[in-house]
Amino acid sequence: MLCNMSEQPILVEARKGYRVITLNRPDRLNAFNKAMHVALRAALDDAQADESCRALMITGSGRGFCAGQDLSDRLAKPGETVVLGATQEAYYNPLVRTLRSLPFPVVAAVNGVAAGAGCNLALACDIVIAGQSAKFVQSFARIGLVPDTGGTWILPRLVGDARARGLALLAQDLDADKAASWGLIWKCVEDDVLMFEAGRICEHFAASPTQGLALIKRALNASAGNTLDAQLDLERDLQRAASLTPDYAEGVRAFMEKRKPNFTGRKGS
Ligand code: T3D
Repeated sequence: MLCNMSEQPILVEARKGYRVITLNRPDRLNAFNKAMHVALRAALDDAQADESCRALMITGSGRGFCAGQDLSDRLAKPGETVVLGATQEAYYNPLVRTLRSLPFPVVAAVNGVAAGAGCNLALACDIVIAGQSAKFVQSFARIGLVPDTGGTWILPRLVGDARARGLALLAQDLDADKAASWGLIWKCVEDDVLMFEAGRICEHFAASPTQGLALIKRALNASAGNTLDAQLDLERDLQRAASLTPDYAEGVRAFMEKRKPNFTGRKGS
């Protein structure tokens, strides 16, 4: 455990080959305040800097995953206006960019309600696995806001325009089962096996060819904005880069020798 004091807004646990980040403001359903943003940023930077870290899990403490922005920081006094935009620039937008570009997979283990920016934080992760009692809520329209943290970009890509509009404009709860059947998330599992299943996925990634997985992330991230021609060129370039990694050579060797590969991950190229 790198840090586990209960008053810390983020808990970080180092496991073999991966880290678990727990959003830790359970009384507020792990809503974001500045301290939590700053701590999360530092935890992501640390994970990126550590070559032995080959996957990341993000989850929430208590009964929620994350309820988005802490609204108690946003209550205007009579006659005052709270102007938004700066927090997106400083925290939410860099957070999404970082999650998408981290050189290893990020798994969201959604243990309870994921609302507002908390919902879109989960959806920005590479793999989203949710417990059956979790729900996904684009709650922004309930308080007169616009989905942020990448929501207006990722929702239509995951579930299509009709469902994206329904989710964003009606701001209704979507339960985890339905989220999985709509393709919003990877998988819904029984609550009591969520952490075990999410851990198994991270263990799998911790033994995978990490540099190859990072290149897959790059290809998928780019595809939404690329023509087929541009994407074919990118695949050629990324495949070349993948072929230069020791894990590719090991993967082919292990296949030919009919044994399990021993991938070294982020080390060497
Ligand atoms: O910079 C910017 O401000 C722009 C950024 C925008 C990004 C955003 O995320 S905007 C959207 C902000 N989030 C929300 O609007 C969601 C607000 N929360 C809810 O709608 C509900 O709490 C939930 C649907 C998430 C869960 O409902 P429920 O019934 O399970 O729980 P609850 O009773 O509402 O909440 C439990 C406690 O958490 C409660 O406190 P209490 O009464 O026990 O002392 C509640 O006030 C607190 N809480 C929940 N969400 C937030 C929160 N406190 C502050 N901020 C929250 N977002």
